[in-house]
Amino acid sequence: MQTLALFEAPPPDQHLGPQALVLREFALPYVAEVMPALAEITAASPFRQMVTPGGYTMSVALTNCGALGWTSDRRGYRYTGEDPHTGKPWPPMPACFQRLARAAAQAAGFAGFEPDACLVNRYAPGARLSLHQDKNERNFDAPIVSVSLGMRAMFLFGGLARSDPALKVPLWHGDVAVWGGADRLRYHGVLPLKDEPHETLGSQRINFTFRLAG
Ligand code: MD3
Ligand code: FE
Repeated sequence: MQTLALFEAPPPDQHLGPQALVLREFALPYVAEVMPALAEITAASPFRQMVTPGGYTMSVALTNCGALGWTSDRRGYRYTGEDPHTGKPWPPMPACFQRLARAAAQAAGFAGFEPDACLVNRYAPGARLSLHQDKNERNFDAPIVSVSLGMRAMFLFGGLARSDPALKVPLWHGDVAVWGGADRLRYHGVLPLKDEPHETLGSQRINFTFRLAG
């Protein structure tokens, strides 16, 4: 049944730039461990919608784990050791998160990745992330590892200037993107999510973004 096999095969791994790679379904073997660990994190530091310096409430809800967490408010974007919502340290990064991030970085050619921050984004249908650069981290030498679970998203992969044309890249459940080096400061974003419920996670997309922030 050749047609069925073709239909079910994941798309191949995809180079988006010299040092930007999508590893299709790389995270699937980790999902059974990662989702219960995420439930523990959100019990301590719940998902919340943050306000940008410009005064907009983000459509994406977020939380963090690890030594540092990304936050936003009217005063700006930054990494903090405490969750501003609880006043306590962010939950520790689970060992299975660390193993996943390290293995994906290794597979993409970045050996020895030890992230100190994991931002967890939750997208409901309609949520989006406008074009931006990740530049609040202290060290741009380390890669960023991004894990997609749940509903499909259309990812925008731009250039080093906001006005550069952007490639549209679909990211499915289990896909992991790794980018560093020359591609580390590319503009990127996520188009508004369509409501195409995922068979196990339902009408949401969860994105884990692992970084060396401090
Ligand atoms: C960049 N999150 O939290 S990471 C962010 O899916 C953020 O929630 C998005 O941008 C999200 O700062 C996107 C995904 C990503 C995937 C592949 C890339 C970013 C990339 C490839 C090259 C450069
Ligand atoms: Fe980003």
